[in-house]
Amino acid sequence: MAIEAIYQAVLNHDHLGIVDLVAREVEAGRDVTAILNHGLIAAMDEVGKRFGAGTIYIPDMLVAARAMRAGVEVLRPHLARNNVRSQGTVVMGTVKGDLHDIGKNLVIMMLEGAGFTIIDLGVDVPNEKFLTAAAENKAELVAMSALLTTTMPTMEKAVAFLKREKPGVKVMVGGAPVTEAFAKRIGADGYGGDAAAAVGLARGLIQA
Ligand code: B1M
Repeated sequence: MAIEAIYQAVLNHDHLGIVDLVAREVEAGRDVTAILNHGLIAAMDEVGKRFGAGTIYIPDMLVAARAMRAGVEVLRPHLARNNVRSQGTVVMGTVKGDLHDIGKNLVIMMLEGAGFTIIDLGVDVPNEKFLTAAAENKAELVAMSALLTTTMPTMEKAVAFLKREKPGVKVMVGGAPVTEAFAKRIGADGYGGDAAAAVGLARGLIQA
């Protein structure tokens, strides 16, 4: 019931009310993954469907995203446990031309929680920036997110560029339109279906 209220708060763009709703659920001992998946992420899926169907518009997506982020911020300390030794350094960003960052930020939170050091390059990241950041921070892994079918070719070029300029670096990719098959085809070392999967994948790739 309370998770339904969180879901509705995203749909109603209630970025103030959602803070209290999520905090109350956390205090009541509700599983934070359930709040995230069934409340916040499920609501953004519905927002996407409504946008796809033409019943809402970009400003509506933006304010729903603001509410989602407010809810995620309450969960942040519960997703991230910062008491572990660094598991390795990961450079992460959303590829050039793509401004979506909610999924990327969730992946970052989960990776931080699992003890990785993250260099967050933000959104609309040019290939060269991935390369420079990986070199400067001696990163073992570069992680890329793409949310648009139109930026999937950009991701392909970014992976090819990194593999050419820094052959030893591992690259993992993810984002709603990205698939395991696509990741394989473009020469990425791994594909994460969601933020939790990204953690196991990063661990495996860094230890390999
Ligand atoms: Co945009 N948008 N959007 N949007 N937006 C989508 C992606 C879309 C599917 C909506 C739709 O039409 N149904 C559609 C893409 C269609 C397509 O490409 N086929 C779309 C479009 C068309 C657009 C614009 C082009 C609209 C326009 O201008 N006409 C425009 C593009 C702007 C640009 O990027 N250049 C645009 C803009 C925006 C906003 C700015 C308004 C806003 C983004 C705000 C922000 O991110 N700060 C926005 C939003 C909010 C969405 C939807 C509704 C939600 C995205 C989201 O945050 N999902 C989205 C519809 C949808 O996805 N259902 C949509 C929740 C998030 C937790 O999921 O990001 O998938 P996701 O991340 C998951 C996994 O994918 C995975 O883990 C995360 C957690 O489990 N994951 C990884 C992600 N990255 C990973 C990396 C990994 C591993 C796992 O390893 C490296």
